[in-house]
Amino acid sequence: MGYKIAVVGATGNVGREMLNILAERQFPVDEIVALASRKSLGTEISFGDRTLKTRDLDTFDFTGWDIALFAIGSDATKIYAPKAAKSGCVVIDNSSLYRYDPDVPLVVPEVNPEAVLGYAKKNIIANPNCSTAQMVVALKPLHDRARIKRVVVSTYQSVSGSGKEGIDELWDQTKSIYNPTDSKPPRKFTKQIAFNVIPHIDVFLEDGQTKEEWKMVAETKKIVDPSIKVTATCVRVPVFVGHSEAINIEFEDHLDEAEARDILREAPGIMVIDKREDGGYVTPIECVGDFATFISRIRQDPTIDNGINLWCVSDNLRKGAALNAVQIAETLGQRVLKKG
Ligand code: 2RA
Repeated sequence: MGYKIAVVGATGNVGREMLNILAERQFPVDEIVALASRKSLGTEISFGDRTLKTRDLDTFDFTGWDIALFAIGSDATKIYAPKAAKSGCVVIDNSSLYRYDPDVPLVVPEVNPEAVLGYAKKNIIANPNCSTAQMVVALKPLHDRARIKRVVVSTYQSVSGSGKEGIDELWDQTKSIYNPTDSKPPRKFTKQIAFNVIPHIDVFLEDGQTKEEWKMVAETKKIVDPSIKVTATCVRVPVFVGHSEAINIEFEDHLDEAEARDILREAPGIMVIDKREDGGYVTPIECVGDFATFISRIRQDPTIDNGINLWCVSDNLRKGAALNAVQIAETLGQRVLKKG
């Protein structure tokens, strides 16, 4: 016997990836439904070699469904997630709505799989922000060995993190650069994104950091260890898919680069590609469609006592969103629901 799974927001980038990944990983599905808003009703979406027609989220009854993977904005999640959860369906939510709620676990299965057991208070499990998910996969095994004191991270985040509008804006603006009569002013982003970088993701907070930067701090503390200090600068770059991060880590204990490389090689979810030669590292375009978080450029930071620098790249629509959600469903299945 398998699971009855609902994918909510099935026509979006993340919802489609959720369906692809459920099929690719042969998640034990007995029944699956693709839900969307009324305006996308009847849209056909692939699930492995099947085609699903989207059904109306607004009138859907979640009673009897095991797991709902939510990939819609926080405002709509606020309406539909409690409805699904109250009818006994476990919600795995990709929005930021529940991430900081103490009664909702925030889970990256390679890092804190045991946290899924806390799902029962609200029948909801939160999926972290994309930039946090890939970073904590890299931090956790190093923290277990040498205890991380502080992390300084700069991100290079692709436009797909901001949804379809962001992808369209980079595409249209790039084409318009070659055709000046067809100029495409910024709409989704605050400045031109084609052939440019923008040091601003999500809204500004009072202290000058952006919400995206704050999320990396708060979520790392909740998932890995509240004692870890994190400071982040999040930057949007003209890349379609794949977030990159330059991460500087300061440890309590000494950790040399060779041992860090060995630890990361053995760690779940990580692929180390780190040759000190031209091209001996991973760039975002190479990680698209992959499940792994790729680590390159592992090296000592000689300016502090116990420091390591590394480069971390992952498919933000997969590990940063859909894959992590499906992995949470797998963990919930193995540890709690035990069907399939
Ligand atoms: C972004 N972090 O890249 C967001 C997506 N969740 O904009």
